[in-house]
Amino acid sequence: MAIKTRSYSVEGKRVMTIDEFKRWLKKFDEDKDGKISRDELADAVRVSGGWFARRKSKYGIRSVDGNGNGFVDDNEIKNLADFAEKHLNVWILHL
Ligand SMILES: [Ca+2]
Ligand SMILES: [Ca+2]
Repeated sequence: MAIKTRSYSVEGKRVMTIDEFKRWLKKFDEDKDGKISRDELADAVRVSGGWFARRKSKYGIRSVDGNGNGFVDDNEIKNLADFAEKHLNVWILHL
């Protein structure tokens, strides 16, 4: 059974819930270990944020990775959502 995905945008930003955001991030999990590493996040920034995000991404990724282990952990998804709203042209619905 096909699941109809609703996709809409506001002011040119892709709107998604936090669950949709997590699913969207999975696309960037290249080694399929279930975690988004800094490198994978950098790719996400490059794909979604365009040229201007490149310089910010290093700093931003460090701020997302609060415990500095090189991965975005589940409890850091919030930080990533903030980061994404600023730099990745998405708008996270906090429900
Ligand atoms: Ca990964
Ligand atoms: Ca971390």
